[in-house]
Amino acid sequence: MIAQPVSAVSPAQIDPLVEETLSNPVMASSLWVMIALMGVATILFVYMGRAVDDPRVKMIYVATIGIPAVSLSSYFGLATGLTIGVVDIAGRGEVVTMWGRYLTWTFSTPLILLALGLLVGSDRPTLFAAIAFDIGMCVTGLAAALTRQAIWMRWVWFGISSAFFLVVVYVLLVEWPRDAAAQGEDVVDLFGLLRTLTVVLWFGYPIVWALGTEGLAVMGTGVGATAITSWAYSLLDVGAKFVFAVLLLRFLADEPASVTGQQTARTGSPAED
Ligand code: RET
Repeated sequence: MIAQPVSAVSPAQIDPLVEETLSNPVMASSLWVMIALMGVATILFVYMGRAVDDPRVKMIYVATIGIPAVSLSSYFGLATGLTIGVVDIAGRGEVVTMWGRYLTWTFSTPLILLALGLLVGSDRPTLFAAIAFDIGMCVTGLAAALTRQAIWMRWVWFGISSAFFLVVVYVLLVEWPRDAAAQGEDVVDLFGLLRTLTVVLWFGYPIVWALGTEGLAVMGTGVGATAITSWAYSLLDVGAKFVFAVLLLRFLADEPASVTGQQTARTGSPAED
């Protein structure tokens, strides 16, 4: 029989450090406020999309409704302790990781990119590149968070994830503005706004990671610092998901001709053909 360490918790129990972290009111509010917001957003977006007719606009709606729906599930997993854990990092000690965030970004961020790609009429290889590299970014970000052998290894994963991220930024800043230009002025204006919002806020995530409890831990690794790191991600989420989706769906509500029956910018055929 394998001897169990004295501190081992049974699988049914929640780690005491996770329990202490989740019972901190600042921490708990960073999760439950988001559950409420994303719940309301999901219902609101379904309501806004109830009469949409055009297939492309419908597709953008489906992608956009998925963003708060995934987020709601993500926050529920975090708030109930399912997707929060403790990593014992060599040379640092025990750090609480909200690994569920990185896992669920794998599903939510591709939806954001899909909505943007459909809006500008992206060709398929570019849309595929943006989504594939984005998933790479999230999964290697998860690896950074879970690595315990050495601090430098965590930063190598951070570097790999950042390299994936730069490909996504390239598509947003160089490829898609060109496509948007072919779709008329109102798409150019809206895409310009959503692109700036997305690029600026998305850069916030690696900055929070680097400064927060899982990176340089500038405020330490205690419960308070974990709660502030969590709030930082939650506030970024309000902008990158909620504000983003509201702006996009408000524009699409009256099914503008520049989006319905749209052609892809460079192949001349609709993306879904
Ligand atoms: C990590 C750490 C490793 C380096 C980089 C990161 C980037 C994360 C980003 C996340 C965006 C999340 C969004 C979620 C909305 O659902 C993984 C933090 C580059 C850009 C927009």
